[in-house]
Amino acid sequence: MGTPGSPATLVMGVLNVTPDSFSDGGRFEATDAAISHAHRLVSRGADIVDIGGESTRPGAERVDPAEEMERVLPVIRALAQEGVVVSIDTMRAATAEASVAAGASIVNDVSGGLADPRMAAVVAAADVDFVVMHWRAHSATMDAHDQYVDVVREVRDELAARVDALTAAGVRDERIILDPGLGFAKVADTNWPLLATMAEWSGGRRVLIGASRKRFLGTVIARPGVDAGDPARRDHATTAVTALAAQAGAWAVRVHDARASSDAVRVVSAWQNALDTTR
Ligand code: PMM
Repeated sequence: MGTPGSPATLVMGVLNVTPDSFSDGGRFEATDAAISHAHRLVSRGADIVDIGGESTRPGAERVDPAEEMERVLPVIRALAQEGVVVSIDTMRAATAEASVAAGASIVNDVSGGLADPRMAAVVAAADVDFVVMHWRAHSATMDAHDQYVDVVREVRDELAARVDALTAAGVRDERIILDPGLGFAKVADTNWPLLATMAEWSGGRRVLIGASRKRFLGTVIARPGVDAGDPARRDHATTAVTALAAQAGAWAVRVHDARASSDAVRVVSAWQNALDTTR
């Protein structure tokens, strides 16, 4: 994307299997509802389904590891068997390991391997794609770490340190996908410079952008008559970010509304193809 002949940006649909998302019935109902939602995401254009069993919202407490696995593993197993490309959103090596065994082909760790010292070894042994997000602290305390002198330089350097540590632990460099961690230890204004400078901090690696419904989008769209505090009201702004991220060459976007982002990616591809053929 962004350069002639390169593939289109992928759409990663968000599937949070957490009590606040699918809580009404018991475990079985929650699993069923999660699988149905995954089907909806795929039918609406998601190329990958990102499954998480632990909320990472600001202020969120950790979930018990056994509980996290019970939430995600049956969903991963069912979807992988159907041929859906599954990513596991976890900070725990044991959950990542069990998820890959259940059929996940991507590990998405919002801590970039920092939260669990065993994560690098698990990813290296499994030889799967690894999303390394910029992260400074767990959700309960991350707001205390949101100060930067030069956000682009600091995020670039902190991600580079992760890449060094991970490759030293045996993770192949080409398996690493970088993510700026929008909204994680970042006040609203500091997210935009990271979006605008993808090429500067990615060092040519694949990039995943997770802007979907986040508060910094609410800040931008806020005006009289707009309920910018409602996460779903931020979907149009999310779609705009998808288009711009695709234009800038992002490998994938992580979104709740798969249809809108899938459309946006196609618009960018058509635009890009026209540029390539008329030049
Ligand atoms: N954001 C959330 C969860 N997981 N993973 C990656 N790689 N990047 C993100 O930006 C990201 C993530 C939090 O968003 P949600 O609560 O809406 O899922």
